[in-house]
Amino acid sequence: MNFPSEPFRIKVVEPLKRTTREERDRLLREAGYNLFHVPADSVAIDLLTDSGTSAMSDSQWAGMMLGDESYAGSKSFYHFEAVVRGLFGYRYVIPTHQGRAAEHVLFATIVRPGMCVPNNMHFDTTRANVEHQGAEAKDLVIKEAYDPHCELPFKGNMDVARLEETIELVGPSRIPFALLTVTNNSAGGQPVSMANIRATRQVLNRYGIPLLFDACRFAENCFFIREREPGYADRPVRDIARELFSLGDGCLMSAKKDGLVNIGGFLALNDERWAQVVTDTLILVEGFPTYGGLAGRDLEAMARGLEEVLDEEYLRYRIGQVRALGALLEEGGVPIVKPTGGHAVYVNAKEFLPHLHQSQFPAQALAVALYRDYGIRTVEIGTVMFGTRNPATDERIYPELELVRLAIPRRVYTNQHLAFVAEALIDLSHRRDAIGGLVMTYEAPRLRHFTARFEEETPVGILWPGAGFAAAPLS
Ligand code: P70
Repeated sequence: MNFPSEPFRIKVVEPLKRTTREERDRLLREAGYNLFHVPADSVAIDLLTDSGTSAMSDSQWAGMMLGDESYAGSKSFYHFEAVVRGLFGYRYVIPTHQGRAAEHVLFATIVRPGMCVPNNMHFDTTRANVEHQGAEAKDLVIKEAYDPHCELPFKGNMDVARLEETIELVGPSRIPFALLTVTNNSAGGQPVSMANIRATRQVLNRYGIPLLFDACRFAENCFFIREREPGYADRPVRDIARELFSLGDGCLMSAKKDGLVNIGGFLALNDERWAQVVTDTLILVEGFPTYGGLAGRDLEAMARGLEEVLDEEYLRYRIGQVRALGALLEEGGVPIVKPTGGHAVYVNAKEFLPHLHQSQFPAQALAVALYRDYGIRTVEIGTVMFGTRNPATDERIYPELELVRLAIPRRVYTNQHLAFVAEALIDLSHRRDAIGGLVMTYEAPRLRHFTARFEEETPVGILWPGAGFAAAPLS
């Protein structure tokens, strides 16, 4: 499969610093083998996240200069509000500085201890923010999502039968709302179909439960609907998005993804009472409702980014670039989650490192090896991020999926960069037996992946066999 041609040209460039394998080995030791603690300028290709890492367009940068920095009633806010109302169709638009702030202001006002929030699959901060209120974050994605080999067009779908069972079991009064994460980040960036959203809505309607979207990657999800769902091939992605959001009562969005900005988020709601109480909390923790923790220029950039992300040339390139990386890896025998998702390729660490048990953090070990040998930074989505302990016995509970996510920032890396990433992983796979496990030496009580520290079970240090190759990471 070929990489698609980029529908833009490059006006500003940011030099990449080369590091040696010895330097990276030292940085890893200092970082406690946690890639969040490695300085970014010592990373050759940074695939840690697609969040807040997009390149803004000339129009967005021009918009930054037009940002109105008034405390109240900024014209940038009214522009942003009009764009969100137009695209999403919800009445009340509440800006926040990023996605988790939207989660926090909503959950702190609506979610109570003992409640349950069903979702196809919660991502890290969403789960933590639900649990922070003393509620249960319940993942109800279809079971195929847990099988990296199973190729379904909409592997992010909600298991509607289990949703209904859960409502019956928990009781609708203990379910403040249900969430649908589009696309599903935790299990491969997989989309949710319109038919599944409709079916979810129908079940929730029977019990009077509102439906909200975790909409970070809505444009990518809608592009997949257009590509894969019967009846949508000729529909503009913007219309598909309107239809999708019309099936819900509101959304939370980290605009750091499909908003194509470096910071920003929002809540959009139809319910006046919810909007009112959320706004009260917002003023306490984020700011006045016409800026919500952002500068006027950020609101302007977000308004423009939300329009740009629906450009179909852009989406074809975006989804095509990620897919082509997936295809190269697969051809090279690297085990990945199939089909390739929207914003990232996910490597199956259980298969890449079959000699390691999950207690040895195989996905983290693979991410560490990839950085040490090639200067490529990725993120673990496995035991470090989603492993838990049985509160009674303290026994570890392992997640089903043990993945390394190669998240692709939007409009940032060229196809040649990604070809290098594929080469590196394929090369590493030939030396997989030399990759040892890790021991966790520090963990925070929640969201431990951001601050955890590790040691190597068997220090390999600078004796790693790939030393020569990795000294010059960009070939
Ligand atoms: C990511 C980042 C953020 C996110 C999300 C969904 C579906 C809400 C949020 C919160 C987080 C991350 C993970 C690993 C490394 C770096 C960053 N996802 N819902 O990369 O949004 O970050 O703006 O508070 O994916 O997937 P925000």
